[in-house]
Amino acid sequence: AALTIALGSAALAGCAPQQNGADVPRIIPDPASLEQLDAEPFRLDETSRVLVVGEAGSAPELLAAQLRLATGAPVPVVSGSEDAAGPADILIAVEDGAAEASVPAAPTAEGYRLTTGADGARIEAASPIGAFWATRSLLQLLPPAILSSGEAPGPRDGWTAPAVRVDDVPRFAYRGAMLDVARHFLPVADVERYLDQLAMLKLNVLHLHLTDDQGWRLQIDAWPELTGIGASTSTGGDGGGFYTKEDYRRLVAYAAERHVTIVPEIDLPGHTNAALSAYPELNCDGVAPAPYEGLEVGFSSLCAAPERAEATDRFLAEVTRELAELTPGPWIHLGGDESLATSEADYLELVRRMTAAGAATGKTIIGWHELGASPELPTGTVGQYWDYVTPRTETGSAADVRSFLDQGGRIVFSPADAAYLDMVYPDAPSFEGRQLGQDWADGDTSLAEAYGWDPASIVPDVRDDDILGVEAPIWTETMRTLEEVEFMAFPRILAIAEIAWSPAAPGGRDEAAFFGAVAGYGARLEAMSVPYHRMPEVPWR
Ligand code: TNX
Repeated sequence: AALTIALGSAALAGCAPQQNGADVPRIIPDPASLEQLDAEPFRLDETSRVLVVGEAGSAPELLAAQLRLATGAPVPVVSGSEDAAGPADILIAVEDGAAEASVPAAPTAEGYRLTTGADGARIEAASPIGAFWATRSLLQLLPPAILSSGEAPGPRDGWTAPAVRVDDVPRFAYRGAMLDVARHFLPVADVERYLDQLAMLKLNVLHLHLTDDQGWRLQIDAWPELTGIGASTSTGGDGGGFYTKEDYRRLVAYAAERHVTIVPEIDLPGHTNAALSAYPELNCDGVAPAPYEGLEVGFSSLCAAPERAEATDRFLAEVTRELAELTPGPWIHLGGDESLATSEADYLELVRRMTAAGAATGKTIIGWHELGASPELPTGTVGQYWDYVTPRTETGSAADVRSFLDQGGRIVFSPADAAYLDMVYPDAPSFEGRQLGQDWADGDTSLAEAYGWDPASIVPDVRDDDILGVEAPIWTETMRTLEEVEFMAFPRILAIAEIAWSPAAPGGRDEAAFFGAVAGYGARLEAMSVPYHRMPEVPWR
């Protein structure tokens, strides 16, 4: 009976017990395949080294740095040969030394094999990207305290990882999170912390929502008042802020080290009050509106009229050119959502001009699904779907999705009633005395809702090949700090990361196993000092 109870509680806590008694933590996102080996665990100790064979990019040093921080062991990184690997070493072998890709690669290039046991830990990958994701899996197999940012007392039986073989590859190439730094600005160091969290979950895109009615957050040399007047405000009057080009380059580099691509968004032609308040010539009436600090959407618009065409087109060309120059990744996002103050004719006219300006930079355009109303999108424009898991007829979102596909593009799915991390929790918790979140997308969002959808089941006949990926946005009208953002994001972002990476589950996902894995991840979030909500449906330890 004692054994049965032990097995049962281990399963609930997101672990599977091994023959030798060790628990195998359930990695998030769930790998394509994980096999338990009948062997003693891998043991990290004072003598452990990271041995590198081939060109592995940042993975060895980032792994070793974390191991050193938590254990205090020296963990040198040395280039070596496979034969030199001892039982306490971690070998990282990158097969063909493929060049460091700066963009999300084909899923196969992101794959890896990770083997752990008493004769060492071994990572094999075809590219530095796969090697890096393998290190994130290895960290999740070690005790949670391995993630702490200071030296942690070693667990009673040492720094061990159970003996397993993981063969892994992502389902989708684009696995994103969006941070709205327009409604409330977050400094570079906060965004870097969020990037670390994304990388741990093998999310490889950070979409930065850089402009909105309440603020413009990126330096544009040709239009300096965008970050003068335009950056002085935020929602709720909590002060402004913006990234200099130097700040932004630092962010891009930090992300690239972790194989995360930044997708910058300039939201057009609506959501533009900050720009309109900075430059009277962008307004149809030539009068700059006051800065805006409220919560409404859909009241601002660029001007489609011919008498403003010179200023508007110069703005579109110069902003997209400077944005593209700062962007090593393949995409720039031009918004297109909720342009409720723009007539249909003006919307189509402005979308034509803004996407033409964007395409002239050589980048691929991404836009919210409303952009699909235009039949003249640059070939390959990507649509970001934000309607519900079941498309609402009145929004026309399913037809918009079709339009992107017909024009050679693919889709990123962010269904608002499942993937929006700013939707309130069902039990309406407060965080440090504040109620966070909104409820417009069909009310609150439970963990079961965040996990219980599939990107290939939203719009009929839209299959994996049509889908670039999945993204979890967080809108920050109600969040002023990174801690507030994290409290809303965790644990629901774990569900979106798993939908983006793990294989499709035609018979339905195993919700109980996932909830158990989330419970296990709680101790890891604590080790990293990340606030999260202990949702009551999760069997937290
Ligand atoms: C809708 S959905 C928005 C944002 C808001 C968000 C709040 C979409 C593309 N736009 O402007 O911040 O709801 O949840």
